[in-house]
Amino acid sequence: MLFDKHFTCLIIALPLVLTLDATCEAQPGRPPRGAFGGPIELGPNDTQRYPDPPDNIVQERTDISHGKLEMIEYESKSVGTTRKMNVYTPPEYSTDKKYPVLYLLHGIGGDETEWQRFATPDMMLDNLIADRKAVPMIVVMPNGRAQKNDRAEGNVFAAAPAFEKFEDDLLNDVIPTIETRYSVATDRAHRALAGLSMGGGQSLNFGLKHLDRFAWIGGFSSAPNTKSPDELVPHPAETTKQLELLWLSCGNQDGLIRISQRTQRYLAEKQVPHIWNVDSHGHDATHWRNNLYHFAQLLFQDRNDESNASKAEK
Ligand code: FER
Repeated sequence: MLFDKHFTCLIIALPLVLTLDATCEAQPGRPPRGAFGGPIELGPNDTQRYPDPPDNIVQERTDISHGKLEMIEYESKSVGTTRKMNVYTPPEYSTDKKYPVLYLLHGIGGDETEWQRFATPDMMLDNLIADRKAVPMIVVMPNGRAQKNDRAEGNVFAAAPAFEKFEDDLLNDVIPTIETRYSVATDRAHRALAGLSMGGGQSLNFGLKHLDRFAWIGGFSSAPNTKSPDELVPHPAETTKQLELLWLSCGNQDGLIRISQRTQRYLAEKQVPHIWNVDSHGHDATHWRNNLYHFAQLLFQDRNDESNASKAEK
């Protein structure tokens, strides 16, 4: 056959993905975001566990202290170029303290600026920290397309292999750079990995493979780059012992939901504790912002705290 299944899929999905960055709204003449990916079949456990927060979660407040967002450069040995990442340091950042770090990964049409454009994590964290809902943390937003030209140009699907290669850049270049330049706690209990779509797949793939490096993992609307569940979690009991938090979320209008459902069904069957939050959004920035908001509030908190482990499903 000239057009195999994947190629056909790509032709259908490509025009949509190219608009992913541009807007969260459906555009005239284009199918809505939710149409992207495939049929949506919801099961009884595909429900919303965390309510939609109000839009003001990312509103800049003048009555609180603010952190700092800076675009830094680093030499990547794995890619062989100078690369960029966006780094948020919390209010009153001080080298007298050691901070936990959340590494936050973007989607197929994005780059190191995407999370900032979609969700302003700096504003969100400033607000959460001021309200004592999140612990002061550093948020690192690198570029997950580990190739020399890492701009989201042309056929963004062609760069899918570079998203896989990012594992080396993350472990051997990004994390060491952050740990040399910032005052951070360097044990697994103080390192989290999460992302949206391709970045969600990367977070599950790399995070669950390297539980010696990450204890907190999140995948929001994870893309088809997500490994099969038995590859992700070949030893459920071991994974359970090591994980502090595994967050999976997807919108019930997102045509990629089958990817997260497949992972979630396996985790439930193997009794690996996790959070499964299905809201009513699509493959869009509102879903990513809202789920980052809830995920960030669980991070680096005591495992026995009722806000964390007891909410995880078996
Ligand atoms: C695909 C559909 C969507 C795919 C990746 C995506 C690698 C990624 C979407 C995104 O990051 O928003 O078939 O294959």
